[in-house]
Amino acid sequence: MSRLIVVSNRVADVTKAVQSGGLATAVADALQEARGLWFGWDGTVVSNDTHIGISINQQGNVRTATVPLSQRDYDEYYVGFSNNVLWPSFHYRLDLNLIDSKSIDGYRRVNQRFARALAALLEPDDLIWIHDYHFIPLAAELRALGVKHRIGFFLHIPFPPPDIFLAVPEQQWLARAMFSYDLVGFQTASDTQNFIRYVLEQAGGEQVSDTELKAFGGTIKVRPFPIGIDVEAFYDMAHTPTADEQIQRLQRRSMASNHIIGVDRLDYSKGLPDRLRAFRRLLDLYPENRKAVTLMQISPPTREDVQAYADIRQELEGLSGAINGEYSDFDWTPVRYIHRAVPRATLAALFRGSQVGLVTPLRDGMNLVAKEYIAAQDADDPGVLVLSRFAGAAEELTDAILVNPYDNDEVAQALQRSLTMKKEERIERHNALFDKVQKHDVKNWRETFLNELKSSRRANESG
Ligand code: ADQ
Repeated sequence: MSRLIVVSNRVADVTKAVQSGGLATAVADALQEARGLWFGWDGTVVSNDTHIGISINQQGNVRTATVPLSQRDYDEYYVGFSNNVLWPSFHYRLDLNLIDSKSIDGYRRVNQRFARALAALLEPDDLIWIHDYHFIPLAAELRALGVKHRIGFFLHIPFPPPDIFLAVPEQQWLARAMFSYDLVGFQTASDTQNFIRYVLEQAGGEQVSDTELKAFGGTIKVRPFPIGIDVEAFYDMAHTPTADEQIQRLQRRSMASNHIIGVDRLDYSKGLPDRLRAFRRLLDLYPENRKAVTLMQISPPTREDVQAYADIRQELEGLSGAINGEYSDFDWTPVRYIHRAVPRATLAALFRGSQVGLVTPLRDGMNLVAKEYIAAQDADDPGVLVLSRFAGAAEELTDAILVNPYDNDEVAQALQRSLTMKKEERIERHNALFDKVQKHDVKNWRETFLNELKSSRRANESG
């Protein structure tokens, strides 16, 4: 069996990966099975003149190889190009795209450095799986060093339509770099179509078959692989005696009989200010919810070095303060805003104890919270998922109440409909949603991607 090499910006503690969720959980099991190597940034920043070495550690079956970033690399590659150019642009936020040429140089430089460090660790049969927007050019840099291995790429965030991608500096260089992979995976069919359209319309490419795309002198495979979660593990976490106790406490301590829950990193792509405005509209339009419903929003800090993230924090704190000031009573607080990470088991219990899961990103690659909310419910008395049309998850989860997250009135009406929905309809919707979440779980995602990668081989005109 080939050894699996996973490359991602952050390398998690493999022993704790299941608790941390997202990408960490998704790849940790695959690495365990394949006695793999996980390569990436160790999360530290060192001064520029320090020698940057690689640290190798063994954690069970898995080896981790990590490197620190210099202050300059952190500023240019991580904050600059990855999070001030690619993240906003790929989330359709060109207004937040801060283009500067130094950051592009830093992005290129770090990808070259990571390629050199990784190339030195490779064994002949290794299968390489590179993750996310930090490393789009990594395969091209590896190929330049003579690496001939099979390399797959999965983009966790959306891929925007051509008109938006055209506003990203060096977009042609990025698109060309994608043709150094054997397989390129996106979250949804519409992301895949966006990429294909760019290649056909702007790069003179040709679609060879449903999944094969030819351009820049090479032919690669491209297709959607919607990411999922470990459904059983999440369901079990929501159904322990401790979870039962936490749910009872939530109900006892709160005057409200109904709970709406939102859980998202504090990121401008998640639509949090509009979510709070929609909740305020619910209280305005349907006053029977006053003293009867709370919104619990759990949002841990993230990327605080990026100005746009400091701005969103301020906006959200202002809004929740204003709503509470306007509507609270001595025995009821409408918005409970928690600005920190919460243990996953507590999240699972809170999802199960909440009548509505409110997931309203303005744009999201997939959104695992939507799937976690479904997984946590009791099948005989489930809650209702209100989901943004602009989350990748909406492509599969069509039995949720789908909403336009920009339209506060529409979201308020969807909340009212969910809070008053009859049990039979809730059960019917939940059954359909649960089936989909279970069918496309994380194991299925990982195995489908890796099987496809094993059978993909890039055709390259230059040999
Ligand atoms: P994210 O933008 O981080 O992921 P999401 O898919 O929702 O978004 O995953 C977040 C994870 O973090 C979930 O497992 C959630 O439970 C957890 N989490 C969030 N808030 C938390 C808190 N306060 N405490 C503890 N845990 C918390 C990116 C893309 C997504 C894509 C994923 C996976 O932006 O679109 O779905 O990668 O590909």
